[in-house]
Amino acid sequence: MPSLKEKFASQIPGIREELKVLHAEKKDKVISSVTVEQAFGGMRGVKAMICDTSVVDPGKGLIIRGIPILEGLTDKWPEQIFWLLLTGEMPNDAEVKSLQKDYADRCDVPDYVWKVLKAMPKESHPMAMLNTAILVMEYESQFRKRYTEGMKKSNYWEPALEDSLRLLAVMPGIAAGVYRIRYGKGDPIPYDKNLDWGANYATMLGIPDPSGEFKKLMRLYLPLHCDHEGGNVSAFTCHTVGSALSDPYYSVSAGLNGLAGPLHGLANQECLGFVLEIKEKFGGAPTVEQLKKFAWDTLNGGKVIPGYGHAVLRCPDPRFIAFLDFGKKHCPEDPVFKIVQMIFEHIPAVLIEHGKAKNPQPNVDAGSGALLYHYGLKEFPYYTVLFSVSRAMGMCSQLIINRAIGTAITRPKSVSTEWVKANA
Ligand code: CMX
Repeated sequence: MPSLKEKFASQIPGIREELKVLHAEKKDKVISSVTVEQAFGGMRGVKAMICDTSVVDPGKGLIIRGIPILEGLTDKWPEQIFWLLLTGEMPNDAEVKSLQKDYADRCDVPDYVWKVLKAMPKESHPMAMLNTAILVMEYESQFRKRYTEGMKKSNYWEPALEDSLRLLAVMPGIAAGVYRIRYGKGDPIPYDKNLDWGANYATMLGIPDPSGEFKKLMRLYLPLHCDHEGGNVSAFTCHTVGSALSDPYYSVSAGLNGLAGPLHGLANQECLGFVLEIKEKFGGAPTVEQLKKFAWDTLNGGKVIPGYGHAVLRCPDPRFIAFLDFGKKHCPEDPVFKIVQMIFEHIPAVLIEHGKAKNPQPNVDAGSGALLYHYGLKEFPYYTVLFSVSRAMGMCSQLIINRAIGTAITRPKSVSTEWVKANA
């Protein structure tokens, strides 16, 4: 039974050779140029880094290793997704089992993590708790240990993979433990070594699930959020910190600190807040006129409509469409879900009229919260933690690949405003 480590090790010589040839042939070709607007505007659209795990096509959305997310990936288990992200191939059953065993061998959450989490202020944000737990576990990093011992550069990927497997193995347990500690739900529930990674996470949260539909939702949620190419705030941060040879614990924690921003992953918490505010204000679903006025008031108040717009996408996010389809099938009459649908029908027109957002369509965060809420996960400050568990797969696979191909330390050149005045 081939392990993920053996599989990836067998691919490395080919990947390195291919890159050597590519560098030799194309190293002087120009792939992007930068305007002053882009330099001031978050480098939007500047092509200046490589990421092979996934691509975001403005008109089609997330494409993982050549496969569009809605074309055969939404029913895959997270084990299959992580294997695909890292190796570019869909694993067979034996390979999935081998990765499940890798996780089961590494899934025990150390006691010191629980002690630290329990010592944090009771009102701590769940993302601060998750990121603290990951950082505390840096103590175990094999990458740092082997680097200190003088490991060769060609071997960096190996402990990066080991740290990533350990991190991914404990991530559902820690994340579920954060939920239980933060919201007084009782002691953390241990990992069941006979269950898959996604079902384990759903079970360890301890949400009553008599119909099994919450597990189904989690199985959809985890593939949908796993990766979104390399330039988004969390992936880019993780990439940059990792490029300094900070180990995967430091790098993933750094990336997730970025995911905790309201313009990025925290938008899913904000989205549900937005929907519930509408429900509360109008005592249920508003009329179309009321909804539009509410949206205008939000925009005129200098706030964004959470869950709408995107830096790259220029279409309704297919991940949103997947959640919408799930809701239509499983909870079409849920009042919160109905408002989500209503927002989708009417808010893009408001954003178009407002005239600022380049993409007036929903992103991944616009619909997931309503579904989580429906199944009883009502503590919406927790939602970005769910996003993080999934996104850790993308971050870890990008890190391992970067260490295997010897990606250089990130160091773009900044210029001063004076320089722009004088030279642009
Ligand atoms: N509501 C109101 N205004 C919006 C908007 C929205 N949903 N989306 C964009 N705009 C505004 C921007 O704030 C910007 O205004 P200024 O010129 O005054 O600064 C203008 O439209 C142009 O922005 P853009 O080029 O269309 O979008 P950006 O690439 O700068 O930003 C994003 C992208 C996602 C941060 C932005 O659309 C936004 O703030 N959306 C709401 C928050 C959100 O849903 N974030 C989650 C994204 C998914 C993720 O990364 O996790």
